Amino acid sequence: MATKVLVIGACGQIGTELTMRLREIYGGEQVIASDIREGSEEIMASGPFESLDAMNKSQIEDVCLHYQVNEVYLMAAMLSATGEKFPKKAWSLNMDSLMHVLDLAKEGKIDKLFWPSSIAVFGPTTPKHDTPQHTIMEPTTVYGISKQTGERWCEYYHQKYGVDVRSMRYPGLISWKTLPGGGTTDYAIDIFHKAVAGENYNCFLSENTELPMMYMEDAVRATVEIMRAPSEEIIERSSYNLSGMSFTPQDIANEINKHVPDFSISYEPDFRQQIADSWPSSIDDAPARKDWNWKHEYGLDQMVTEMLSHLK
Ligand code: VAH
Repeated sequence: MATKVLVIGACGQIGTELTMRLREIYGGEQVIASDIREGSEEIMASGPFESLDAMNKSQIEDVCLHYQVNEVYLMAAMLSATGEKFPKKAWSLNMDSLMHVLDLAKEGKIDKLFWPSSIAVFGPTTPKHDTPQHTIMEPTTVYGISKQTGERWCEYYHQKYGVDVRSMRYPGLISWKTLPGGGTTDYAIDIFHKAVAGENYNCFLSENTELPMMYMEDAVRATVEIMRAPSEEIIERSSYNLSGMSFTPQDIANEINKHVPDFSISYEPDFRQQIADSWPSSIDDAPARKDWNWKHEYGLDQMVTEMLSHLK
């Protein structure tokens, strides 16, 4: 049967680029973009769009039945920093939306499901360097708690009901196509917009805050690859560690300075510093590399070159 995809949250930071990649692969008409509000011209012009509330199960079910959808990517979520301002909303959005699509899959209305987790599932008691796939997970943000709980539900629905749900723990993601949306790692996007505008960047994290990061191109490719892998290769049905690079605000500022000599950075840590301090500095993604042949392609220098060339 032809692959028919629904992307929920198609107009967000990951959803925007993921939707365009899926349309390149499967054809525009085969990939339905949906979100609470309309998206970029590119998204709206390149295939079907449905206005959809990720917290409304019957709306999701109606769209799946109408288009005969067989794969769903649930990309809608409230991220770490915003989640701390609206904890109950973050919990409802991040959990209700997942339970709806897991139940639709259990009911046989969806064949295959992708759901993003995050390195935010780790907390201050997690080993900070080369954080392993299986380790202590005591997240201290609502976002991290929702992602840890979601991972438990994904594994439960796979083991108990045979649901083919796949997931990965994204590091901080860096992209140029969409503006950042409430993430603690989004300083690494803001900094480029300031650099190309010829402005100084006042960073909300301290200069030595090392965090796991990834260029969006790598993240989108990983998402497509895990979904196209044979089911028997997907051993971890909670969520896979995924790693690209790790860097500090000072590291990325130094790399930008190679291209924009006048650019300067200052530091004024805010509430997001405490969130960042609770996360790992680097991630061991050996299981993803072994099970479904994952490998990252972008390092800091290539990413900075790409980001500046697209934003200039
Ligand atoms: C955030 N960008 O900052 C997200 C991500 C690892 C961080 O999940 O909340």
